[in-house]
Amino acid sequence: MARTFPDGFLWGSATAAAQIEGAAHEDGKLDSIWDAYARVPGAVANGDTPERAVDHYHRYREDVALMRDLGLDSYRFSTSWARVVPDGRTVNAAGLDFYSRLVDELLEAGILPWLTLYHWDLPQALQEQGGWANRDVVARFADYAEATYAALGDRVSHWTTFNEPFCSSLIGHVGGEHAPGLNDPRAGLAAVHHQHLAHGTAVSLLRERADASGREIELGITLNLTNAVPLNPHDLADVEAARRIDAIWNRMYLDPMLRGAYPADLLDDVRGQGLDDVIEPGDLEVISAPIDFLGVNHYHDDCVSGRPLPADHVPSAKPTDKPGRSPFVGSEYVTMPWRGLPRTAMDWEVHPAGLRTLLVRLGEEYEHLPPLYVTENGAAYDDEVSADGAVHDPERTAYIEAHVDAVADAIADGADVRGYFVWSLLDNFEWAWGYDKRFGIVHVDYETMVRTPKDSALWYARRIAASRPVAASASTVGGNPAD
Ligand code: PNW
Repeated sequence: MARTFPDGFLWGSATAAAQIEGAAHEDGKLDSIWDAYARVPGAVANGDTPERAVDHYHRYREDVALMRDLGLDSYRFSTSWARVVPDGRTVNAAGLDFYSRLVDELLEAGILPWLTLYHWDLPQALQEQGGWANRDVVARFADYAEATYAALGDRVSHWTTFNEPFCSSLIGHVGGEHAPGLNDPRAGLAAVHHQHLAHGTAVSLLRERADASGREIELGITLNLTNAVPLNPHDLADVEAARRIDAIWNRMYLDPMLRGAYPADLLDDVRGQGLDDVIEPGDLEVISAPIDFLGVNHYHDDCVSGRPLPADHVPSAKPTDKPGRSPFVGSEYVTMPWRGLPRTAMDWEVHPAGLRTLLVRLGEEYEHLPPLYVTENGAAYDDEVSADGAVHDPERTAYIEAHVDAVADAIADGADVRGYFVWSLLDNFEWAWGYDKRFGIVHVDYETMVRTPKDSALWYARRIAASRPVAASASTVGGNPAD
C-alpha cells in the first residue's frame, strides 16, 4: 500500500537557473561566476559550460506543459542574479521579463511558483570586487532581492533566499570544486557569514514590502543537511569527527537562523581562521529574522571517520575525496569512508531511512523550527533512451519511491513536513560534473534538446495523483499508484 500524505501536501520538482536556462549572454545577461569558472581549463568535466544548458530560456512553455502533464502542484526554480542585475548594480528589465513570463505560464497551468533568489550564480562583476568575501555584497543582494520582488511579488508568494549556502560558501571558496574555485578558508568563512547576513536582510526587507501591500508571503531558506554518522560509534575519533561535520555542515547554518548564535563548538573548531573577524555587533539579530519555512535538501547521509581512509577505499564524488581540498575548515583531517551501501552514479550512498531520521531530528532539536519542505531529493543514474523510445530508470524510481515513503514515515513520527520536490525536472548542467550526471525525471537529448519523460516521471505522476484524496479514484493518468 502506498503511504498517505496530509491534505494539501505539496508535490513538486526543482531546477536552478544556471543548470537549465542557457541563453547565458542573451537579452543583457552577463557572466555569472559559473560562466567564468566553466572556462577555467579542468574546472568542469569535458569542458562543459552552462552556455546553452537545456535551452529552457527558449523552451520554458514546453517545460511548463510537461509539469502540468505530470500533475505538479509546484515548481521550484531560481532567478539568475546575473540575468536580473548583470553588472551587480543595474537592473536589467529584459531579464526580469523572462521570469515574469515564466511565472504567468506557471500560474496559467495551475502550478505554484516557488522562487529561489540565489542558486550559486553570482554576477562575475561582483566576484571581481571580492564576491561573497566582501561585506558589500550584502547590500547588493538586498537590492537584487528588492528588484525581483518588485517585479514578481504580485504573483509569487513563496520566496527562498538561498539554496545550499554550504556548497556555494565552503565548496566554492575552500574545497574549490565549485565557482569561484578558491582554496581560501578565510574567504570561505567570510562567505558563510555574509550569505547569512544577506539572507536575514532580504527576509526582513521582503517581509516589510509584503506587509506594506497587504500580501501573504512565505519566506524561507533551503539548506543541504546531512546525518553525520560515525563509521565506528565506539571509536571516539569517529564520534568526534561526526560532531565536527555536524557542526560545520548543519549547525553552522541552522543555529544562527533558528537560535541567533553560532554553535560554541563550531567557533572553537574554526578558531583563528577568520570567522570571528567578520561578525559585527547586531549581525546575529539580522540573521535570525523569523522564517516561515525551512527547505531541506537531502540526497545521502555521510559516514565519517577521524582516521585515514582504508587502502581499498573507492574514491567517490564526496568533497573529502580530493586530497588537500577538504571544505571542512579546521577539520580537514576528517575522512568519509564508504559503508558498503549501494551507490548512485554520483557515488552517493542510497539510504532512505536517513531522510526520515533527519526530518524527525530537526523537530526534536530546534524549538523554533518552522514547517519543513523537502526542496530537493533525487538521484543520478546513467540513463539511455531505449529502442522503444522510452527511458527505463527503475533505480531512480525505486530511489524516489523509498524517499517519498521516508517522508511519510517522518510525518507519522511527528515531523511537520509540508511538501516534496524531486531533483530534478530535467537532466541538466550538474555543476563540476557538466552534463555527465543525469538527475532528471525527464530525459534531455543534448543534441536535439528533445525532452522524454523517463519511467520515473510517469511513476511520480501516478504517485501524485494517488495522493490526492478526491482525484485518486478519478485519475486515469497511469493506473495503479503502487506499480
Ligand atoms: C545540490 N554534496 O547540490 C544542488 O542544489 C543542485 O543544484 C544539484 O544539482 C544537486 O544537489 C545534485 O548535486 C549538491 O557534496 C552538491 O553532498 C553537493 C552535495 C550535495 C548537493
